[in-house]
Amino acid sequence: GTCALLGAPIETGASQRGCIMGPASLRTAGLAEGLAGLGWEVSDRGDVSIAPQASQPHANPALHHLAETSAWIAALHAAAYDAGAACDLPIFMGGDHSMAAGTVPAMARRAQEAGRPLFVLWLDAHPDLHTLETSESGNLHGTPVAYFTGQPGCDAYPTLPATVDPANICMMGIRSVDAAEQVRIRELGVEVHDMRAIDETGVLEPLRRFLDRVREANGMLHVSFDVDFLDPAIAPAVGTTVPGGATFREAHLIMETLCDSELVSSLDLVELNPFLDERGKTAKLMCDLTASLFGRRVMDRMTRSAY
Ligand code: DIR
Ligand code: MN
Ligand code: MN
Ligand code: MN
Repeated sequence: GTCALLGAPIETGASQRGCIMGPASLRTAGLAEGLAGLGWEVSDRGDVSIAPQASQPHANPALHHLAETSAWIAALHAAAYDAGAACDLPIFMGGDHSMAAGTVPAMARRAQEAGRPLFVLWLDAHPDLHTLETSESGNLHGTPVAYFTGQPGCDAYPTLPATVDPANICMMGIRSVDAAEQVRIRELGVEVHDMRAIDETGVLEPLRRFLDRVREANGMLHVSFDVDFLDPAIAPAVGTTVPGGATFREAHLIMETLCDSELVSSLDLVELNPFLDERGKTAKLMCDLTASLFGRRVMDRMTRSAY
């Protein structure tokens, strides 16, 4: 198949600087070469950029970098849409997680045009379900899911051409939820497998049930992978580490199972902050996990697992 890489060096949505180097670090760690070695035809579309922005005030005084982040969302939406049209499976290299406010709506628009529903697998310590009104930290990387599901309170962002049905979202790895997000999860009925649930059931059972739903609906599937989904011991290069994250094998098993399903149509790799990395350790792990999603396996298997 064909794969396009698109760099989204945005860091204004995070609490600290460094995600601007994320795409460069993923390239240095050999993301493209790894996928080419698996037989994929990989093209690198370079990095998206924005023009300087005048600051934009908001009723929530905690918000910072609203104008820049809004401009990034608009620019990424357009570039992600084009990347999606140009290949089988685009990879959006972040950049902080506010970039998903550009990439996910672009994939939702593509799905809508194909007459198919978009499903989203959200791998993250956080549900990122704040509106611009409820964010306490003011860090806009905490807002993309509220925005792309069409929640009121995100009107300062670009107008949405297509929203994602909250019933089509599955979150795994969640272990840090603010009060307003807790309420919204319940109201919207978003499927959340927090770390306690993963401890109890493992990753495979809930993932297979979700993939069954995607297949039955003939859905497209976007995977949004926040580095802080992983345990900080194996993935230290993220500004918002939370203890008790997914293990090395839990994460690989998810990617291997996604590969077997053949359902994934786009991927975000977000929140990598190389300034906090240990000699590229986290960048390399993200590349290896991506390779698992794109078909790398230890043993030659006669048949794919049921998925
Ligand atoms: C927190 C943390 N809910 C916030 N969110 C993070 O800032 O709104 N998301 N770190 O990735
Ligand atoms: Mn996130
Ligand atoms: Mn997170
Ligand atoms: Mn984050």
